[in-house]
Amino acid sequence: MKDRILAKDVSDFLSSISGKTVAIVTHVGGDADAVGAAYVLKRVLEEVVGCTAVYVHIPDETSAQVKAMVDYLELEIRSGPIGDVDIIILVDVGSFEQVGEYIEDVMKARGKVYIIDHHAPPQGGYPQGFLAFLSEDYRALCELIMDVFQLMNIKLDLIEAEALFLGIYYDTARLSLANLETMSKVCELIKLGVNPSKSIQAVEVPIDISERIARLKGATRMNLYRSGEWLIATSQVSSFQTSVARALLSLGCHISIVAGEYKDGVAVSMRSQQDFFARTNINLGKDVAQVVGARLGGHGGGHATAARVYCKSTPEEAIKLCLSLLEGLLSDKLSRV
Ligand SMILES: [Mn+2]
Repeated sequence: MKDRILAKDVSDFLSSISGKTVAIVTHVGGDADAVGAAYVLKRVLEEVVGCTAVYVHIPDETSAQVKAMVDYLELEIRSGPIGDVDIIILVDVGSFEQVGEYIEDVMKARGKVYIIDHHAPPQGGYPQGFLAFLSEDYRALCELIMDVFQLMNIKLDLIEAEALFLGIYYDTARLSLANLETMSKVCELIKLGVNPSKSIQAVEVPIDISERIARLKGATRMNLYRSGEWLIATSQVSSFQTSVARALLSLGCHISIVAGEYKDGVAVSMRSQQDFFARTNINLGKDVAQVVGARLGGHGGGHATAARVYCKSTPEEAIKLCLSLLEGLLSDKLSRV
């Protein structure tokens, strides 16, 4: 178990909410890890703990893959306001702004909001009235959920095991970031009957033509910078920033920063290679995204090698600030390549 004390705290919390009504809220758009965790939490809270009702909310629009996973699990997603519930559980959120359209509902519910997460906490921590259970030791939130259920002596059925497998599979970049303990958890799920290729096929959807165009346009608009052995690529696209950031990384840069207008501000997605983080210890979530969000009137966060910012500026300003932070962190001037 990666963090037994935390897992025990979460299991004590879950066991204490029998008879309550609960809303589970994921981060904006959800992903396999958030949906997997929300699905098994809902099942366990309803069937084992004895909650009266458990609703799952995914803020804003979901990607085609998240939709496919929701359909595969036959998970009912509640749209519209959170309404009157006893407890709100935010899963996999990174920061409470990540609840998107539900931010007002969540702020109003102070005192009954709980966070179960594996992202770095926001700078300065969560405000009063929010109780966070989190550890960055877990590669996926679904891994923490497995430890919690082990302590609660919960036997998983096949579809719950599949949900957890998918969460772990995608949050570890298809297991490439899985360590020994993560892999042994995957083996446990396989022993429960999970057939990886079948589960993966069920949620893989072909890339949409507009996403393909965004990736290719992102590549043609790229600017490239160098600092010693490190290459940093930046670009701008009006949608699919995260997909473009991932695509640029696969072309060969060490860091990608992709910005574009989003709602009434700007969204910036960043990715870095594992070996960049291993050798520089520069954490995109904490050292770049949180700082850019705070300085440009928005919010940001994420993981060491994958982060996102939403801010009030132009895409150019946001990219410029990311680059100047990286210059400082690398203690080296960037040159255009
Ligand atoms: Mn996650």
